[in-house]
Amino acid sequence: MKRSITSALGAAGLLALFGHMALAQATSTDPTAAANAYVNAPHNWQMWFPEAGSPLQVQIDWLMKFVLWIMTGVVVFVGILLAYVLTRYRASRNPVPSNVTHNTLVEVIWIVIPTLLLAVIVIPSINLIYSEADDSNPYLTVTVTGHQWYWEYNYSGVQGGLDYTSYMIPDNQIQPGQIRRLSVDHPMVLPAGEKIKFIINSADVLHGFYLPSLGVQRYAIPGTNLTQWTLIPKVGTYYGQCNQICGINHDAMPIEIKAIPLADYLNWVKYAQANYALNSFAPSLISSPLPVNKLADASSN
Ligand SMILES: [Cu+2]
Repeated sequence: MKRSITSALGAAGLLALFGHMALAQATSTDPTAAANAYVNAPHNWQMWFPEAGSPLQVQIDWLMKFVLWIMTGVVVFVGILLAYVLTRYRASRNPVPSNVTHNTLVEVIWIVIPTLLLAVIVIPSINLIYSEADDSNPYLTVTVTGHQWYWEYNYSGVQGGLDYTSYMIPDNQIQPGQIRRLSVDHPMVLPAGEKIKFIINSADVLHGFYLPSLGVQRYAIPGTNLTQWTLIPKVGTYYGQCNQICGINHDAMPIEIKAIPLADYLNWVKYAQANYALNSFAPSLISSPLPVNKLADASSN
């Protein structure tokens, strides 16, 4: 009896001693909170790509603008030539048509210059294709499975396993700080600054795993695994959407990604396992968990 009172007092003392620490922790139980500092989301009247959030997207962004400049030059040049020919060689000014059919110099120029332009474009293009294909040595591999109409994320190599579903927050349940049609109940959480490999497939129909700010876009095809990788240097929240028409709620399966520091990520793994992971094995292609109430929520808006 005496012993139990002593230990109770000891426990109370410890509680008091660390009370302020517990309080500080209680205010930030969400291990992904760091990702709220920077939100990379689309905005009204947005032009161009979103701000690049991965090295691949930096490359894609650069190539797009590079080709666009070349294309603009070609269109302007050809447009001017066309306007000149239309006026200078119009029928009213040239009652007797010209008989010229060949000009060697002009013909060499119009072969050589376009060839050089194509060569200039093809070098960074092939470079980009090789960069996209290099998914070797990832820190983490996440298997992404498209379902009608939600995503399932399975983390490979996590002790105890980690597999969960991610549903869009219905319009009538949006909370302050969430983004309509983009925020989800359980985002994909990734360690910032680490190479991530995605294995993408589908449990039913074609979906599209599309993360415009992270340079990721792959079809999700039943029975087939496509791979893609990313690396997110900046801690923050990033968004994507299914971009392959997949049925009536195609617009209700956004992708929300929280990139957080590695230590936070390791905490989150335990948090997710305890709170919302489905089970410890990869059920994607074995069964298709369909929480009916969530599906009803997603369609009522
Ligand atoms: Cu889809």
